[in-house]
Amino acid sequence: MGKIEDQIQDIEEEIHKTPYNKATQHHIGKLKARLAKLREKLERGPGTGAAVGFGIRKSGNATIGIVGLPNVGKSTLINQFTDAESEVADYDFTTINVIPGVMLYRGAKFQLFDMPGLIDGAARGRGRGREVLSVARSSDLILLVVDVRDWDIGVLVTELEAGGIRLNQRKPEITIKRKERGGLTISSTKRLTHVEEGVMEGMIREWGHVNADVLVKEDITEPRLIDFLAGNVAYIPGFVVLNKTDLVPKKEIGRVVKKLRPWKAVPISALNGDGLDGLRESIFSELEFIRIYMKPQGGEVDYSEPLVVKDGSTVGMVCDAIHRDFREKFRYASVWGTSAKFPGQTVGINHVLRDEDVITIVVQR
Ligand SMILES: Nc1nc2c(ncn2[C@@H]2O[C@H](COP(=O)(O)OP(=O)(O)OP(=O)(O)O)[C@@H](O)[C@H]2O)c(=O)[nH]1
Ligand SMILES: [Mg+2]
Repeated sequence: MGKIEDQIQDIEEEIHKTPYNKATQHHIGKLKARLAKLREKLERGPGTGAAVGFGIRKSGNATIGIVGLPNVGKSTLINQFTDAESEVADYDFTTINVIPGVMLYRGAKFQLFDMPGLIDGAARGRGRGREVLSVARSSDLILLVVDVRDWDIGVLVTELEAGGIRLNQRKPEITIKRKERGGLTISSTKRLTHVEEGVMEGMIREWGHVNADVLVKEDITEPRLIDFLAGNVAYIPGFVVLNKTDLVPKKEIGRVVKKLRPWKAVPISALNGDGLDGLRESIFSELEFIRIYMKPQGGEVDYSEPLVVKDGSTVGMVCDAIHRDFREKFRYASVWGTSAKFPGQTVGINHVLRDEDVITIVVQR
């Protein structure tokens, strides 16, 4: 075994010279899987996974990673939004640590992380890139902050990808059920046009699944299959924040927003405060939170402090958010608002709630 680069080259050569047919598919799948593992080793090196180095702690309803090249205004933004006091200056790498700050909005508590600038080569460790990426990986939402005069997000997206982060992608729809014996079976609900079944089988085996039922529910591509098998990829929503819009004419802002499509881009000036309300709102809606107001039985609705839960949450999930044993003691709930057929409808534990519903939960005493 030589250096990783040499091993990669050997495998690439072997794939190249192996004739491709039904009989060799399986072998090629294996080789491709080995190649993917080696490339990952090379890209990321040791020490990924937990947020090493910065020792951050998550709190609140959601955590938001602020990612951008140096000097684009990340710290200015977090200082506007939160209680943090992150140093601001007109040169690169002013921020050299991860700085947490808390933002309260519509009853939700967001934890924002200011970070050192992300640069080309970050995934290989340049400019504390590995640490930045590991904090980004644990975020619920990523803001790609750019200077409106230099709005290319290419480097950011490339480094995030190399750090195992997929922005705005669905999780691969594939399941692997391990079993005691019986070998490997692969079935699919969609016609597979990107990966041959033999290649897929070789890859799956190389990742150690020998006895298992595999069900593929999308026309999966090879990179997505590898992401799934490697199992260390984070799927995170994200959008672009166009900063320093005070420095260009209005027309230019619109032009950049268009150029960035299909990425969603929110224009702001962190310096003078333009667009910050819109950005708060975008953060809230991107995370798909809803607010639920509690009404004690026979009492008044508490509008002062909503319970913030994920969109699609059921009455049962609200129970879980309130108290450990609420679900067990649950008898019924009454609901007012858009999810109710009529005001005060009696519902069960699986009823799905909507934004600004009012709920009374009745439990056994
Ligand atoms: N005109 C203008 N200047 C801004 C804006 N936001 C930030 N700046 C300036 O840009 C420079 C860099 O701002 P920072 O907030 O330190 O940028 P950063 O992205 O945190 O930089 P690093 O920590 O070095 O990566 C400072 O001089 C800020 O005053 C803005 O909206 N408009
Ligand atoms: Mg900074």
